[in-house]
Amino acid sequence: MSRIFANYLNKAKAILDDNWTGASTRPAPALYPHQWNWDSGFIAIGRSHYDIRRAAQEIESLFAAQWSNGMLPQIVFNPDALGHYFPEPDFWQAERSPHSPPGILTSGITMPPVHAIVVEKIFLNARKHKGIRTFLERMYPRIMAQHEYLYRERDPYNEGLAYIRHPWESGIDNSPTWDIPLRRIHVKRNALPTYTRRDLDHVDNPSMRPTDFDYDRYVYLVDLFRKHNYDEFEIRGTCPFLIQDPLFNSILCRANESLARIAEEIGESPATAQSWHARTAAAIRTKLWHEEHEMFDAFDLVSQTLLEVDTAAGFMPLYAAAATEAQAEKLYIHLNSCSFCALHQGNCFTIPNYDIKKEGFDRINYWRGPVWMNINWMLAQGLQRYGYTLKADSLRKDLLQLPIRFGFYEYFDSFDGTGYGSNNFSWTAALFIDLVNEFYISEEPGAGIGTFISRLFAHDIILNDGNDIPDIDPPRLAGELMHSIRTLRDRFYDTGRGLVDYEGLRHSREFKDYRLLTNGLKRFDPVCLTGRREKLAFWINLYNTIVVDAIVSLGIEHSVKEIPAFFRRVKYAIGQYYFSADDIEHGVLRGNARPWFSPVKPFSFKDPRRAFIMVPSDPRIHFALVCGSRSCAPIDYYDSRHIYDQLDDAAESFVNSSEVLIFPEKHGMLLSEIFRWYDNDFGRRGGILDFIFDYLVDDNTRQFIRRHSTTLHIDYLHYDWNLNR
Ligand code: 2M8
Repeated sequence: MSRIFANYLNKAKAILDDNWTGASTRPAPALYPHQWNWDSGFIAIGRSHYDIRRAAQEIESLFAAQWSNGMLPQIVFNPDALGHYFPEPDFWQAERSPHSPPGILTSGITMPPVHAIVVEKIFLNARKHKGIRTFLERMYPRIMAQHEYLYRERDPYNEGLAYIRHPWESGIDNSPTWDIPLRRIHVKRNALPTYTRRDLDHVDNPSMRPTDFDYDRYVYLVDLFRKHNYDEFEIRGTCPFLIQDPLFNSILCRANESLARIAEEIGESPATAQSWHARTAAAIRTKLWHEEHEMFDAFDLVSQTLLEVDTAAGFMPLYAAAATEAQAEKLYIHLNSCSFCALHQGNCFTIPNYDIKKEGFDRINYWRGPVWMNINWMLAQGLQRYGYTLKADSLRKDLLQLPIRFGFYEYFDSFDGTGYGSNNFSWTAALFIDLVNEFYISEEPGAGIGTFISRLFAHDIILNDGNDIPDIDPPRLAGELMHSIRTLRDRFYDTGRGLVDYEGLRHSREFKDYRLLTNGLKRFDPVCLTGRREKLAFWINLYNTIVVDAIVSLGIEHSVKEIPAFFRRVKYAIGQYYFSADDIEHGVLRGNARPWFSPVKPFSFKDPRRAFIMVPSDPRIHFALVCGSRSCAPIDYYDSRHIYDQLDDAAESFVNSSEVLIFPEKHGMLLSEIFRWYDNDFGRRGGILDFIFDYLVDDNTRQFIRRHSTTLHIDYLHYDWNLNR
């Protein structure tokens, strides 16, 4: 693992250690000294990568405070830390409810129910950890009770959507969406209980926090709840704030998926959780979808209208796979626009919580504009579910950069990354740990003497050994083949998402046609290709398609690593010769340069295939050659007429993606291993930096490289060989 990640993983773990209070973790050292509901969930996810015991303990201690009606409280107060936060137990008076747990101090509201997702993740990361199954068995009925509570008490019309009755229940406390319902509450100051805010003692600037106007309404609502002794039926009759929120319900919906899998794992029936999931997903996509905004909005049960405010919460149905494909496409256009920071825009980080172009957008105020780690962490997974891999990767890249460059803050400025709110914030640290583990520490490719020997003696796999020869004049074959490859691109490659529909391809007529044409390659002499652009397009397209052909024909499931020496063994017969993927890449396109993993050049002195070597080689090919894996460039068709522009686009896309991370504050950069493997092609260190400089879109980073090119530290990222499925 790279040095930068190793250092910051240690820092993140140290933050969680410092915030550990003995049985759970406080969200932040001073601002939030107790245990918070969804914070504990995110924290346990981070810990599950290295300390299963504490991850499980975090969740168990939270559920020890579950109310007897199933409600999981927003805050579990630490009796030893009272006196520094508002409101605390004396204000909540949760004991007025017959359901509150005796002897445990809690608030009287709940929060987004992430816990089934967390427990499943702990289980998966625990692998064979002793006691993990009993943990699962203990948690299952409690989470069932939590979800039952939400569907029983918070879904009065049995729609599949749970309402929240306080902005604190949303987790996104002062989101602009709550302005309309909160303004409706006319608070008479002298009728409001007296209170003193404590949050402002712990931040540098009060404009980072909600206003007093908001706090009056937060207090008004708590007062109303306690007056009704937390009886849901009574509260519902008078509460002016009853909202079906897309964020809360998407998390509930996604949690039902995990709950169903947990049920199966311990031999219980998943049917209830599955039907909850289906009902909530259907309700989200019908009731919460705003046709004209092309976005999900919160529904206000008091005014019976959608609240037409576009915040990042409106994208959350992606996380639960609750959006239809058509809705997801519209959401993506909105999400990937200047309103919420477009892909490679260069002057912003990830997805801010509110539309940058709206008047009320506030870059430093809490949930009214800044970037939050947890929201983006969930959205990255949502984008991934719908196949928006490039955008998902770019989000994760930014999420990894923010704490490294600016500190483990609570939230961040989406334009310049400045950290706001509390430093040493637990969920920022925890989700950073999760991202590094999930994104950059995937399985290292197999090594060792056994692998080496099996590669050495592995047989060639000739993919075009069929006897059907297409009825085409050999000189016309290249054109037909290119046409066929373009058709495959149009039908089965998602160039925007960087993905290939291997399943669709396998059974298609287009793929059959393509394979037939490859049989004709045996009668084709590449000498008849003329001009550098035509040759480049031919060999690049052929390389990309031999890889796809082999993945489909050999039935590869997860990674090209399933076939030892894949790139050396899969071959096409072309004219009188055989060309493997490696021969095309290193022999032809890289000008017969030695590959990084081999002591010799691909074409020896007497090899007649030297006639096809292309010199000088063009380093941009490394961003056009697709090796069927997540870390390589997104697949496309290269057209000889526009190939130089296309190669520029490919290079720009790669340099501005998560494969090139730059940390000015750390005086270093993390690069894809492609730059290390082929450093000669780029002109070693100086050439690599020039290349990156030329294609970077962000001016500040370019200036940083210009000023520090001789001293900055370069480290490399692990290459992800999982299939670009
Ligand atoms: C913030 O909310 C609390 C009230 O719950 C507060 O402002 O005092 C929110 O960011 C919330 O999502 C978070 O769980 C909590 C603790 O980090 O702080």
